[in-house]
Amino acid sequence: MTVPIAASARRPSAVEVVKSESHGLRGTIAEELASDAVEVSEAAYNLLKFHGTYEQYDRDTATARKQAGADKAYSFMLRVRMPGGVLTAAQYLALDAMADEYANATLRLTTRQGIQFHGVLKSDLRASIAAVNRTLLTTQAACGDVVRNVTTTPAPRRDALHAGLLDTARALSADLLPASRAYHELFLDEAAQAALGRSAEPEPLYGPAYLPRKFKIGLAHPADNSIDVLTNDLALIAEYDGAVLRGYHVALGGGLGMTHNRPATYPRLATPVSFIPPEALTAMVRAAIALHRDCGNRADRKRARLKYVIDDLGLEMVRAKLADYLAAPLPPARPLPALAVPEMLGWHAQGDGRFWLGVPVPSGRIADTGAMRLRSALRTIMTRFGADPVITAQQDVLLSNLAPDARAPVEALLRDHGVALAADLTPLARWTLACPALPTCGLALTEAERVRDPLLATIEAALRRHGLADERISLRITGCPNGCARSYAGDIGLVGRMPGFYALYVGGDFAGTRLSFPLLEKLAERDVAAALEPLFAAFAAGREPGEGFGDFCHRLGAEALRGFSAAD
Ligand code: SRM
Ligand code: SF4
Repeated sequence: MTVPIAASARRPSAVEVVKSESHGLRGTIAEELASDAVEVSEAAYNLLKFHGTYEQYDRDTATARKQAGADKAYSFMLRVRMPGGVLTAAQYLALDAMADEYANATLRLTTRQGIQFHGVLKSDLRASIAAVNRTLLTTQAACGDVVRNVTTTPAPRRDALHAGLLDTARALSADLLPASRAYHELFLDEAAQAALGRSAEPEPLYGPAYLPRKFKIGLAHPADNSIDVLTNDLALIAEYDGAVLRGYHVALGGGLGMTHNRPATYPRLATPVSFIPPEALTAMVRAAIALHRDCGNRADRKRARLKYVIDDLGLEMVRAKLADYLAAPLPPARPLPALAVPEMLGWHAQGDGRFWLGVPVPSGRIADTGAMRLRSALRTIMTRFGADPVITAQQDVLLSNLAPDARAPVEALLRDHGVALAADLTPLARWTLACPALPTCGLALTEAERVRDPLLATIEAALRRHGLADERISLRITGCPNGCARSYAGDIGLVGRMPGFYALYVGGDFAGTRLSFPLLEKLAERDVAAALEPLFAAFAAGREPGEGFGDFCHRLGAEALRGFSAAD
């Protein structure tokens, strides 16, 4: 789809002005953090994102508080950036302690292999960010119009391929941080650079206004696309020949966010633009970022992602521009290899005599809730067995580096704490994602994380009635169309429309190579399983050998699928 860039695209949006005038992301943050006001200004709110934090308010209590004449209950979400989701047991334990000291006693594993805290008070923001940095992790550039956490295959297999992917993800992440020292001055007590006065450090990569929008990079290899690489602005798929890295497929313009009833916004998977040798990677990544920086829409933030640049300019022009940035001809794209998504939960040999245990974490929320004391269990396992966690883009945790004789006690410990292990769950439960939505997300139109379990239970029951309980199907639930749980990239997507109602998407594939399509626009939460049931019946009766549910829906198309629902 080619949508011409409107003339207004030349008039920068308010956020562009804030960024350009922020003196390298400083703005008035220092003064505002020092003040007693509970709410920060809009400009500071936008700049704080670049430092890894969002001001939010408790949406559950907002109306009652307003009626009582009280301020909203403001607090901050803090996002920790960790390329490939890898951290040590000691780092995890320090973050776990922070959950009590500064946050709401939970840790939230994210769909980009990060960890978030919710409920951090403004008065604790500096101390909590400093505490993250003491663990040698950072919140810098975890959000904002810059390159975010770089995702890659989480499997802690001890071989050259996995070591290479992780090293590359880490190197890219470090190389692409903003040059500004604002973060260090504001949160880590680095002395302000007086010589700069009110100017800022040069940002050779990003420029003074940073990027028009967030920029996401994923690095996968064909046997593991659990990160849904094609949903990234820049998707890199490494091709290996045995242990030898041959190069990268480079695809541009993935991104899922859209706005209901605004067809000019849409989810999109990345388009292959080139296949490059390993040594060309850094220059290529920088060229893709420069393309977004220079050609992205700075007037309309709803159309500012790289995906719209790709569609607005067209592939030929995009390739020509990349060649200009590289000052070299751009090698042609090659057909993308088939992508697969392996099972990472349960026990797996790492290849070095040790094991990892993949533990399912519903909605990525590590908490002690009723009989399920997951947070306590993980803390004890990290302390007693030194398991180094890896966060997956499926919101789960892989406990790595466990000795063979730790297997039985670790499993017993989890069971004693009421934690369901992968073997206890249906495939659907193992592959369900839900975004945080209410009460913390300011953009949520309805619930996601808090309705995950009841929705899952009714859908599982419907699958059982058609002999499909063991079918590997992915379900993604989001509280709004932004797609944080990648709701358009799996077999079934439920996308919040308004309180209690979802749009139903089907027809994506399990491997993340095809987007789903909307089947029903406004479905009550209580009717979700009933709407899916005729599709499950048709799938059980009419699937082709080996065909997945998403593939079946794709083959039949929306009209035929709606016919099943109507005939029921
Ligand atoms: Fe997201 C905004 C949570 C992954 C697309 N996302 C938000 C905010 C910050 C809401 C806001 O802007 O006020 C949410 C905070 C909620 C809260 O209370 O914590 C939020 N996004 C999340 C997380 C925590 C969801 C999760 O279940 O884990 C993920 C954090 C990842 C991380 O560690 O960095 C998260 N967000 C994603 C993904 C998935 C991915 O990247 O693999 C997407 C879809 C891919 C994409 O980027 O298009 C995604 N988030 C968005 C968008 C839509 C952007 C767009 O192009 O339109 C927004 C809204 C925005 O940026 O204006 C958004
Ligand atoms: Fe919030 Fe929407 Fe993202 Fe869910 S999908 S976390 S509701 S922005």
